Amino acid sequence: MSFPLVCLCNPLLDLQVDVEPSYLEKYSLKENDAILAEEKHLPIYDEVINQPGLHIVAGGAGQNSARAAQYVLPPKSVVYFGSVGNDQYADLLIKANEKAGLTTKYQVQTEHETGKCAALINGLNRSLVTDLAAANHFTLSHLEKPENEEIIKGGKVFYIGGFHLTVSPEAIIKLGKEAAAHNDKISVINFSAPFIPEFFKDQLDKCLPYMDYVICNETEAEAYASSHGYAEPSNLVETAKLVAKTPKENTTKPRIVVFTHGTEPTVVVKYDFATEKYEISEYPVHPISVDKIKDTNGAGDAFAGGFIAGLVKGLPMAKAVDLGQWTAKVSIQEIGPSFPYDPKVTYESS
Ligand code: 26A
Repeated sequence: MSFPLVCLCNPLLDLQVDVEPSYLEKYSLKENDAILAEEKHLPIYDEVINQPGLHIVAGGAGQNSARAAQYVLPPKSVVYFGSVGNDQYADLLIKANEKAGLTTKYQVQTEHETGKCAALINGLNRSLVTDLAAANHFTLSHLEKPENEEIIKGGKVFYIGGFHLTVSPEAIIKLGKEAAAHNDKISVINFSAPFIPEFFKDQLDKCLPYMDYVICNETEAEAYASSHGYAEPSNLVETAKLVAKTPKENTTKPRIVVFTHGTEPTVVVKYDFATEKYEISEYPVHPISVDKIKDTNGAGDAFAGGFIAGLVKGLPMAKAVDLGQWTAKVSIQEIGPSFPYDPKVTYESS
């Protein structure tokens, strides 16, 4: 079995509800953030489960991107690794992935439940509070199973949700090494949330040399710049240039950094290690009227999914970014990190 796109991250079920600012204040949560749940956050799950208007949807950042990529690629293009429990939540995730045509190779934990994320929607923002549970128990040994080794050997593009840096950097490095060993393979990491470059800096720094592409948004870029002592953390292009130039295992391939910036243009910086030259480009986002947006949960994941689908297709940079923008636009018009299937929409016909 082989798949051109191989993804790794934490599979989660999203418990999505609309909340008032006072609810976020009660738990000292930011309007737009993603955090790991602490003891004090645990009552949130029981509260949202009992709230009218609850949507239970498949989530997990990398899994959302994997579904997004599969949405725009031919059938059987994408496989996803992560860890779940042996429970009803996992069944729901498997169903959602099957509907999307995404192949899952889960490591199943018998002693831990499937992870969950309270997705607290407030206007166009979302505050994500995650209890990783089974997802936290993913081990490198899962990727070392003969059938999964085969899948990795057959992969062309490897996509890693940076959230997985909290779980198994060894597994990330295994995929990164496969890409670094082949000039025709590509590895991509997403910083995922500000707390990753902030609190998992060492793990990130260890994995980055194996990564050809880095994707993140402006707040994650700023968190990276601050934790790495850059002089101007809010200067997006400068940060992109510095990230692009960080040490790299295989310098035959360039490092390409893709920074999304809300409704501002997406910044792409490519650094060629051989010529020591930069290429800097900016691409406008697809406009959409606010009344068409259902929520922004998974918007960044959808962008990443569309973009990596573009890499799988071998599209030029401008087209791959455009496919990412388009995929995000489709997803924010659905509830949660989802896509329309009845009927499906296509990039080509839009
Ligand atoms: C380790 N953490 C905190 C996480 C996540 C996460 N996915 C993996 N690991 N915290 C939130 N998410 C997912 O992000 C998506 C929106 O971008 C949520 O499940 C949500 O679907």
